[in-house]
Amino acid sequence: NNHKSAVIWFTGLSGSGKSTISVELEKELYNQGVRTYRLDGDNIRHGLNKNLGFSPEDRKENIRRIGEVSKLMVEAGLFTLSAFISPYREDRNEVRELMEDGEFIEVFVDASVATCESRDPKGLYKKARAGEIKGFTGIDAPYEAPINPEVTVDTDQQSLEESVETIVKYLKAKGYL
Ligand code: GGZ
Repeated sequence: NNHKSAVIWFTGLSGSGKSTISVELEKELYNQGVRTYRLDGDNIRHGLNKNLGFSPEDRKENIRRIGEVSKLMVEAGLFTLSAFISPYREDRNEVRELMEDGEFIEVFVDASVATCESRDPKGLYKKARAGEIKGFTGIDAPYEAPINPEVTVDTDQQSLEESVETIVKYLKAKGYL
């Protein structure tokens, strides 16, 4: 396999499906012999970024550090899958600018607040509605959707398999796979 490495940058609301899709996509890439590394809240917010919360400033710093780590991973030749809300367009664009051309693939995981709230796997929307969590994305903190993402998957409409397939097709069409 002589694929070029890149970061697949998933952005979307809590509960939109970023992590789930990145896990499934990673399996698909593994089957194709692609070496990957997945970054998400579990391995970043509990370690490297455990001193950061959810204020606008902390989210900005969260994304900046993850961007730098993603760059290192890509330099190491890994296909990197980063799954964070990354609510601010400017912060995502700064990561894009860190990377070489073609190394940043923004995947907008689009789902309405209503859909994410109905899924509410961790009960966080319920807490946010009750005022127990302040500044929750989509409730009382902003989410800025990408304007020109490389890929959009609509998880209101598409199944998990369809979303993964949409991304794989993009990667093949652009010669990454
Ligand atoms: C949004 C929050 C918040 C607030 C805790 N707003 O469903 P989850 O639990 O696993 O995904 C959310 C995760 C978001 O962390 P990120 O590092 O992706 O956010 S950002 O890119 O904005 O820095 C959610 C949980 O952390 N969580 N408080 N106030 N999500």
